[in-house]
Amino acid sequence: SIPSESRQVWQKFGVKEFGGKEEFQQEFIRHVETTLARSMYNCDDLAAYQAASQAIRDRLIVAWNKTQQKHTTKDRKRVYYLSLEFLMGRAMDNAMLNAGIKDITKSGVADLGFKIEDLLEQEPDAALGNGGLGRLAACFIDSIASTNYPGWGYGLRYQYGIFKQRIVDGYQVESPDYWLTFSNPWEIPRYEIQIDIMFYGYTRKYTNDDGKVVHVWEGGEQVQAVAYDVPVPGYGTETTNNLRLWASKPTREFDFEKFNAGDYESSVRESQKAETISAVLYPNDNFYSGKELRLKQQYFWVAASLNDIVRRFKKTHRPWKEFPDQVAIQLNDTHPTLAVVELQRILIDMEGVEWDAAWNIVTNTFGYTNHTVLPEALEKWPVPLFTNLLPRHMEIIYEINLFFLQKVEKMFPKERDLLGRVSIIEESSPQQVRMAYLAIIGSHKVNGVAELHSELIKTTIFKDFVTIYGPDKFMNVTNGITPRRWLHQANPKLCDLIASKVGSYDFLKDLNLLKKIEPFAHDPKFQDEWVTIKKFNKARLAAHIKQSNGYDVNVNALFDVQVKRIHEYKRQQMNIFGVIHRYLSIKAMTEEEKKEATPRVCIFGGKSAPGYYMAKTIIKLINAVSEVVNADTDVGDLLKVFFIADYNVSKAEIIVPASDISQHISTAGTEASGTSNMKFVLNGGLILGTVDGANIEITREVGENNIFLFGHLAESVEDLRHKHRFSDVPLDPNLEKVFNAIEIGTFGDPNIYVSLISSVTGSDYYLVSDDFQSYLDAQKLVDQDFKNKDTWVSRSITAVANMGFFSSDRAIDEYAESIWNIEPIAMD
Ligand code: 8GP
Repeated sequence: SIPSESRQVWQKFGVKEFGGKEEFQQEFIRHVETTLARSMYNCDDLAAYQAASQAIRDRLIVAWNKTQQKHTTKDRKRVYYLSLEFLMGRAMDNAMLNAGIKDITKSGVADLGFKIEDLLEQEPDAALGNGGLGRLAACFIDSIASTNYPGWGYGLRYQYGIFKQRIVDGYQVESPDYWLTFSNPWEIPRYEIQIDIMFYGYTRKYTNDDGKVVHVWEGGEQVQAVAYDVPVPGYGTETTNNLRLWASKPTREFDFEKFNAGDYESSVRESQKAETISAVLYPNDNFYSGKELRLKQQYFWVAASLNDIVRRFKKTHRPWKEFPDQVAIQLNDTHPTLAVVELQRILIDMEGVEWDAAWNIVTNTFGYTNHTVLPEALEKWPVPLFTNLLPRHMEIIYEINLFFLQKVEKMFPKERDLLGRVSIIEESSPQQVRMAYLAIIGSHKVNGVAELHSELIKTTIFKDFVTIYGPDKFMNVTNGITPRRWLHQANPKLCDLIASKVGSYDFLKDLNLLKKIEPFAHDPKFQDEWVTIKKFNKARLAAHIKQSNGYDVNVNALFDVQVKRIHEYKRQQMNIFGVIHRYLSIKAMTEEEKKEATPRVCIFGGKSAPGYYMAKTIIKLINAVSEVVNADTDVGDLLKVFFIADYNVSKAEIIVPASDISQHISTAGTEASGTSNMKFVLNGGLILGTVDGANIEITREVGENNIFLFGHLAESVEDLRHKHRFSDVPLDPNLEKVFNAIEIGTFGDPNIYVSLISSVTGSDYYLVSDDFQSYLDAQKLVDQDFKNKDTWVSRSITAVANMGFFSSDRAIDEYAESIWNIEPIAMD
């Protein structure tokens, strides 16, 4: 419908891809001079970063527009990934790589007097997540775009991401992460997309002229959701998908009654409160805290996203029953479970669809991913709080529950207890809404994130639901990581070396091609190059440690790394107790023995939830040990201990490629999958780990000679805990020595560690004492094997060669095929 003369003008002047370096430079300078209103005389690294990213962003937007047009005309089913967290990290390097303009940009800015590395350093991390779950969402949207699937992410545009961590006197101190100080070039504000969202109010029903009972929800508080779009470029494809993040704003009409009464200021202040909804990310990992604001965030985001999705569907003028043929929605944990209820509400209250037909649409649309079996992480909302905030949703939940329980009663008429066990409403005081049960009942597929975990949810927390629905509803999709960020971006040198053997960089798209380096595992030249790159990466980390912690690090020592959220179940306490044991052993060594010992650098990093006392105590102990050990001249290079503050995605990109050993030592059955384990192995580090989560599948892929496993198996955990509760289990003797050292004040005031120690000497819920000897044995093996360069390096190469399975591209293909039923759309 556009006249051809106009069309020609549009096409003539449409923004094109960069033909070469000069076109990039032209755009760069234009942005310096106009967007930033600066010049060559006052363009610092920050301004240069901003101009370069604006130029790159312009290109992303062109590809983004093309992709969206294509997907709209193709009119095929899309997936929407609903996640309260997207832990994206920095965007610029990834955008250059995926758009294939890294070289152009690098030499383009070099001519203008800048180093690309310095510009990249200017970008703040987009840290809109806590840990594994949020980073998984980021890897997944990279893979959805890279494999050409039509899919969007939906999340919240927090003004404050995960807090920044400093270490003061050995303790964690939090400060706010205001990451939007300088405008964010990677987002496109969509001020025209505004959606009204309601909270509170009341419900009423009436019978309309057709004799139908109609439910209405009204009289509540309104806020507005505004969309911000973040382009997500695929690697080696033009496909550029969308991550839509919602920000809360006051509605246009603010409180006129107050205004008229002359209380102008307070009416403005009230309306400002709306903005707090999307202000801050809750900083808990694997822990649920039932705050009203969190439920508000959840509904705000879910309602805005569904409104958007439904609006897009309605434009196609299809009948409602075809909704699940056009739309798949994945619930990343239970955080977006309200979407199940909201879609049912839209269909029955607003669109006049009958209950059963609506429910059919709902259940065929949703899939639910569970990320944890830890009871303290499972969301349950108190019914009174819920009813107050979302009265109509509560009514619908009661209805969903009623129909579900009727069905269960019919199927199992004799099992009276079953109904109470599977009810969405827990009969506690006050009653609680069990969000995981609602998610299961409202979805057609439920998946865990690694094989062991997917089995565990079927036999423990969701056992009754397997009885009710049969086993087919429950499945496994083992997590993965994007090789673009976690190999190419983090470890460009290793990437080049691999490419020299594979013959291309195609392994970044088909990670199974890594197999081609396996024949070189014992090739001395290849080994040498491999070792040189590891050393280079260790030196890069050493430089960082020198800067942040003030110590010189011996890069020939074994780098032993544990970086992840601090949590008792992840057992950083066991690691630091092991370090103390090593320290005591070194102190007892003769000079001869010392010559035989393997020097180690033990590196810790990770944030504790601000209110998690035990995790904070663990951080304090690590720092206290670090201070004593690093200053002890008896020990010298044999042992150094560092806590790297403020662990985040960008730091992970430096730390991960530098490890010789990384620790993934959760109590068996507690870590659903883990994904950093995959990142470390992909970068040529070996794992010291328990038989837990994805460690098991990594072992299967890389071979059990190429991993150090230890500890009790998941099936014995219950019995061991039982023993601790009902009998006196003697403390591991080595651990006892460690505790004695702490208690006599070797690491400062022992009072600080009383509760940490008694968590082990008491019920030892995480089985630190039970696994300690086996942990030390495994560590001893590590020390020995590290001395033999050929075995060590060949193991490292072999392990990398067999990591193809852990690409998030594979995970996304599995979701697409078995849950979403969507197909890629080629961009030609
Ligand atoms: C994590 C699991 O703990 C981890 O094993 C898994 O690899 C990861 O999810 C991705 O599947 N869970 C969380 O990060 C989590 O529960 N985060 C809370 C903020 C909700």
